[in-house]
Amino acid sequence: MRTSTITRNTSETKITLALNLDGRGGSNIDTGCGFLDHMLELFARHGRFDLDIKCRGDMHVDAHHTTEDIAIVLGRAFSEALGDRRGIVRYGSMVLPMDEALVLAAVDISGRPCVGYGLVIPTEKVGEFDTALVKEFMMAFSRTMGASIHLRQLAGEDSHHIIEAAFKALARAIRIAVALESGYEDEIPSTKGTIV
Ligand SMILES: [Mn+2]
Repeated sequence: MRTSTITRNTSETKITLALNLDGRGGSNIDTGCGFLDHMLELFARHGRFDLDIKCRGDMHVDAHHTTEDIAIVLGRAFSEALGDRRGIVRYGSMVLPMDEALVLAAVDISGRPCVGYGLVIPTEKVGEFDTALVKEFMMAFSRTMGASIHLRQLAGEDSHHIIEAAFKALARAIRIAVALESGYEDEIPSTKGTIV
């Protein structure tokens, strides 16, 4: 089973997260931040992951620690669930429309963190959520997952649509990358013979 359950407690956030890579897209998300709940729920749905997250963070400050720390734990959960990366496709990409927004996500589960961030979100806030936190999320997630994540905004005017397209595109790209490649289940997909 490609699953992981992680608990991480700091003075800023207390997080419990359970991930199943081979799920059905079901989720139970309670981060304390409504917009983040919305993004993580659709990330699970469109990635066909099962994802449960419970976070109690210092939302009286803002959503910064909650967003960053959830990304840290989510990336770690992917890394653990993937183990030595044996048999996976490794690469995935998706160009995903959401109304007028069009976002490309490309992922390489390389063992190395890297973010190419090309979203230009026109407003500072979506509801109470600070849109600069999308980049913070991607950087933390890339770091603990050990993956290159590239996002390019090909079109878009509405901040909510742009961010939602990015999370959906990322989910679909990761779904492709973590899939087991038929006929290569015993191979670590690197000429180095190791990824982790
Ligand atoms: Mn929405």
